[in-house]
Amino acid sequence: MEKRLFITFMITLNKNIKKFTEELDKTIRESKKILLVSHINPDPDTLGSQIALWHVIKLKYKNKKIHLYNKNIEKTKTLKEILDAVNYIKNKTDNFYDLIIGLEPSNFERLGLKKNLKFRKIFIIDHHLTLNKESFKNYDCTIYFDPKKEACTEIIYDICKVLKVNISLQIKKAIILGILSDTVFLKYAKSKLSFKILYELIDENINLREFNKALLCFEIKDYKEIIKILKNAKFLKGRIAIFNLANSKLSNEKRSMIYEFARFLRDVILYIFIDKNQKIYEYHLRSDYIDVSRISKIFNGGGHKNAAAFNSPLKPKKIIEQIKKLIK
Ligand SMILES: [Mn+2]
Repeated sequence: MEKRLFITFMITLNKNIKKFTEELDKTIRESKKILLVSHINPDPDTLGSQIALWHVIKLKYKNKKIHLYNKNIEKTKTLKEILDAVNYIKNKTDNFYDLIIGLEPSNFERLGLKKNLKFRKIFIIDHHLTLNKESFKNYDCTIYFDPKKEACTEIIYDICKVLKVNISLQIKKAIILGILSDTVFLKYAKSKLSFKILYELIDENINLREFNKALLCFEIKDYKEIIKILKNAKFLKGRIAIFNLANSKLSNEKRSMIYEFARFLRDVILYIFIDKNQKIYEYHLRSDYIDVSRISKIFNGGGHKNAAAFNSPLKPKKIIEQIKKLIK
């Protein structure tokens, strides 16, 4: 490993989209090899941001080698209909990049990069309340952070505006996907800005039914698995609902649909969805009453006030005990 004893790195937290984009523009121009990274356990917003930015860079800059990376990516048929390039995302990288751009990772660890990966600069674009900028302190890092944005793709939209990039149909679709996914088809939308962007981007080439199908619909073959998950739900004090998906045969994509699909009981104050990826448990939290980002941050996870997630090797029993104490 390279020793970095004589170099002090700077984290720049930029809240001005124009300045940030100009800095990004300059850095992309200086870079030959670029890696775009979506966060571990990817959701459609991080993937949409990654694909949209990929198109932006391809449209605007010539002769760049751009790789798309996600640690846990799996082949997808459903999202492919909207995100044309999603299957270009690989779970492998080269050993060196001039520039890494991380899309809403919350912290460095959630980029899922291999330990020996070297790079000159890293740019982070995020809207998660759980952003931990300290986690990037060992790198030459520039961060753009705007927690008022309801989707990370809304920031990519702003970047397009500053760069004066012509927003192609593929970019449009990726941006819309992020907004519809993070607001659950506007069900939880709070900001007029989301509506404004949709108003501007939606045209006769955009079919919202396609997005609904990709984001929220299962298939007949999933029926039995869904029933099993619902049937085994547990309720603590009638206020906390626990759904265990750890042994479910549903694909990752479909399992994450359950987190919204099963959120239909108005007197539940906290939903805990337990999932498992190899030996690591994933805990996905949803609530209309509690700030779940504070819980997930304690466990080094990421997310928002009403929807957050974290990974842990600890068994559900222990985690649930701890969460119960936290929300007392
Ligand atoms: Mn997001």
